[in-house]
Amino acid sequence: MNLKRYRVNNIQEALQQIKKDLGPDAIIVSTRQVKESSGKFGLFGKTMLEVTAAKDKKSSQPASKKPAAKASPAPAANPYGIPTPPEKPKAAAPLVAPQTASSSEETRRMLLPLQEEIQELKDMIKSMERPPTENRAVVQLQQEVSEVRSMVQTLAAQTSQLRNEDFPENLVVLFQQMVFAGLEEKFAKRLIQEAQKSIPAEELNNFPYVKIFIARMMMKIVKTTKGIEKNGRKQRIVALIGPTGVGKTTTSAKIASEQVLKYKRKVALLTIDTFRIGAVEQLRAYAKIMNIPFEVVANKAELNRIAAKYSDFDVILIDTGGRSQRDEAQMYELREMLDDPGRIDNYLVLSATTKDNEISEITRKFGELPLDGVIFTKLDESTTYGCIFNHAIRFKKPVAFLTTGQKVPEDIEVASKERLVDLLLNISGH
Ligand SMILES: Nc1nc2c(ncn2[C@@H]2O[C@H](COP(=O)(O)OP(=O)(O)OP(=O)(O)O)[C@@H](O)[C@H]2O)c(=O)[nH]1
Ligand SMILES: [Mg+2]
Repeated sequence: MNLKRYRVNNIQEALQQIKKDLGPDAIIVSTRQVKESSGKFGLFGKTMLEVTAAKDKKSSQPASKKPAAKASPAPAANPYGIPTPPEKPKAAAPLVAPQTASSSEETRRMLLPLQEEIQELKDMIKSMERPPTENRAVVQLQQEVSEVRSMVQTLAAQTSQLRNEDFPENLVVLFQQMVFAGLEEKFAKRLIQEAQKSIPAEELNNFPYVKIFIARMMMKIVKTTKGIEKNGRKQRIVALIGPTGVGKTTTSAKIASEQVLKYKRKVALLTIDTFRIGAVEQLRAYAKIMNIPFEVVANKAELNRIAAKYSDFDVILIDTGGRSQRDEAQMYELREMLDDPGRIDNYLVLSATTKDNEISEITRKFGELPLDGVIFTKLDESTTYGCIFNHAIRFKKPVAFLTTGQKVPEDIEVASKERLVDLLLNISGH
């Protein structure tokens, strides 16, 4: 596979060069604005467009032989606008039929900071003294390279399909970029269809305009809670629920700390993780450092009693033990305690490293409880963030927080629309 990076004045210039160097099957994996730091433009530098393109060597085979080259059904009129979630998965009309969702999601999950690294990895593999099969890391890298390659092939096929449908080149480029970042193909296609209808014809060739237009559309799709807002309420009771190991306890401690230090609120920390001593002690230790009350509750009656005890507190934060969404007994227990709409807000904690289809399964199952918000953790361990938008489109749940590392309390941010869109489209150019 070939990867090339171009610094150009505009997207047309990049497309010309890419076509010349890599051919028409190349796909754009990222675009970003960069400042030239030196030269005649002095301190301020000139803003250039940096475009990274990829081309798989095998992707020039005839379209009919490509696994992904099935024509999509004619796009139905979309009377609901872009934010419409797919109600029934079966009704989905993916552009690419044969690649299974899971392998495609796996591909995305495995993506390393692609733009520079793949070539280095390949060189490294070549220069290894031991045969690659003896070295797990190398085998893993080879797998990543091959997954990226199949992604590039798939995208190349989709791209020629879009070109056949006469989409303007700028929209094709942004489609590639969004799908490469993990946005489901059919959502990306709806977005560019909508953009094509709405963007004035004279602006369709203006890449920055088109990119910002798409970014604005994304900002309308994704909702946020702005962390924990009081919204005129005397007290907020927030429970963090979700599968095991996603970061609920760590995130509870981070949120508690932020509420105390930044908002000067009175916070009590609770856990209903009663079956693991270690987990309880972990949170007790955090509470001690923050000098806030900590309680363990085992059932609804205890929860009510403790809530009454802290009725004059601004925020009661409840950590829960991780549960498998497939364990009906555990889910029942959780519903018994936390299905209390209007009184308890449940924030579902999801890791950005989890496969997209698994995130959906988890959300459907935990959605047996009222879900008031979502927290995406481990952004630092993921290289693609399309799953956040797929989730927003499918479930329409607002994002409350993002976490970006293991450090307590600093590695957390209140989710903002600008930041989320930037994660997908790299508007700020960092
Ligand atoms: N890289 C990274 N690691 C994180 C993040 N948040 C949590 N972790 C780590 O993930 C691991 C699990 O975190 P916990 O907070 O114990 O997860 P949990 O959901 O409470 O786990 P259970 O209670 O066992 O279900 C720990 O090693 C955390 O340090 C994050 O944003 N980034
Ligand atoms: Mg925990």
